[in-house]
Amino acid sequence: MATAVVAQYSQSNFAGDVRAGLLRPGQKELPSKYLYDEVGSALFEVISVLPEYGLTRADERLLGRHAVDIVGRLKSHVLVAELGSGTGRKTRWILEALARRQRTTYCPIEISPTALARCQSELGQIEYVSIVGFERLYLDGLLAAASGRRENEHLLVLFLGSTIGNFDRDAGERFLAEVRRILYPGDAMLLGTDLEKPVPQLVAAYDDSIGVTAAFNLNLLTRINRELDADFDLAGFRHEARYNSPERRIEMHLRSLRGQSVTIAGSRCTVSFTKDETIWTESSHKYRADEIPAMARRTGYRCDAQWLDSEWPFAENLLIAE
Ligand code: AVI
Repeated sequence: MATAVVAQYSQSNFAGDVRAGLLRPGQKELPSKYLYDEVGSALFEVISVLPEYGLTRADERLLGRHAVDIVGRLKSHVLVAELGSGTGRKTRWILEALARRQRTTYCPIEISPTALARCQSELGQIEYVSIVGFERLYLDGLLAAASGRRENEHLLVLFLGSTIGNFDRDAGERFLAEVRRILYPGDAMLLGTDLEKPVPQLVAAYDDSIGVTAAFNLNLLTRINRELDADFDLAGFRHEARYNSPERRIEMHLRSLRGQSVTIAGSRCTVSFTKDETIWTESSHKYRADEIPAMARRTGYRCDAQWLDSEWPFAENLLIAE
């Protein structure tokens, strides 16, 4: 019902991160968070409905089928905070189930102002739900949301869509532990994790037949051209999705199709590429269902319940802070 936006996300050091990632010795890299400018966020929305990319549908199916069960396992009086809410479409199920038993405050935490605005208009009409959005990085936003909790109110943190998979495994665990430090015992986290599946299916999910994921990846170069006054020639790079089996992850790369150099005025540098050299832009780690309870224990939670999708292997995991 009521909606508000709190604070402004401060622009991180895009120019510095681009310079560091492209001038580092060895594999060139760009942080995947920069894929999500306005165009990138819109392209990700399209990816989420592609036939090859079953991840978002599996997440939504599980939430739609099990929201009542999930909510039934929570303590009474819950404040909901969502890390990287996107447009919030799949969160509706949880909020509606909660609103049947209590007035609910929902705090979406999102660095994309466009996604945050859409989330507020998508979910702002649910009766007995108030929205307080935070245009901030995850942990800053969570701290701010948690500071608004009332006495006897428990936090439910939503970390859906397997965004955890975009962290390196160690960094993902460190992140869960950092979230745990903000929680009190008995608070909950609902964690979505994409599971391992046959490699051809995974590669197709990240290299779809109509090229939306390719556009999503290449858009990062247009963003650098536009925001950092660079001269990337998009025709000189090709999207590539590859499965790294030892690390159990899909990696997105941009492959240079020829020897070339690119000037990035805003980062005060010129970068040389050899033919076939790549820029690594994203990792998407895949999990086995039984490794989540162990990961939860290592980071200060117990896994209270797990729901699995049979069409597209994916797990929704309810972790309780110990
Ligand atoms: C947001 N994240 C979980 C997506 C994923 O599957 O790793 C991002 C994505 N990249 C390419 N397609 C989707």
